[in-house]
Amino acid sequence: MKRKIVFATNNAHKLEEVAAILGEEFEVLGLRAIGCTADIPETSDTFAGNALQKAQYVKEHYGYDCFADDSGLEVDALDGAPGVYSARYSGGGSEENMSKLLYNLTGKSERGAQFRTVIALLIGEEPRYFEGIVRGTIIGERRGEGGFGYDPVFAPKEAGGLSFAQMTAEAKNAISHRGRATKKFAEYLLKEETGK
Ligand code: ITT
Repeated sequence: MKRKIVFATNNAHKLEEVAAILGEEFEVLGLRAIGCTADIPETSDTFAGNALQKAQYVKEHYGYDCFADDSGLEVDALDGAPGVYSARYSGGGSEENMSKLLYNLTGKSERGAQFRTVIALLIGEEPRYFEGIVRGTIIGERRGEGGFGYDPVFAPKEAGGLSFAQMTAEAKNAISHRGRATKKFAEYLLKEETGK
């Protein structure tokens, strides 16, 4: 029997990415699958704080073992912005967020940036945290059709100039912030839960 675990997200892309990394042993349920339509508060100014808030909400209201992540883009020349505000950076959607980012970097030669993910896992009382980072650069224009969010303007340093949006989902997962955090998390979960 597959072990059920809830991933407190509404983002179908993220659900697919994580389910692929966790593999056969686990059935990963998103918020929709457990009937949760609440807009779970994310009021912390850290990734870890927001991830824990989401996991705690599900555990308290639905009783499931749960994990949640919070991720964002941290741009060196903008002192780490948009950071925890990545989704809400412009007040619009991904297109507007990328436009605002490129505008704010106009004329700046420092293009370094990183995506960071923190996963909070709540199985027992004590939360556990897993972090993943991928470094890269913000390119001057959008490239590629894949992925989501800021993917068209982020070129990871391992990918020879391709943006995340130009990579296959597998290639992105192999080096991404979420992929790295999820691998650490999956190793822990598989060892603790299945003894592997
Ligand atoms: P949930 O809160 O429902 O999980 P979300 O889309 O808000 O979904 P995050 O909090 O993890 O996801 O990420 C915040 C934003 O950071 C997200 O909306 C994107 O704009 C950006 N982001 C995170 N991971 C990304 C990735 O792999 N590629 C591109 N942008 C990403």
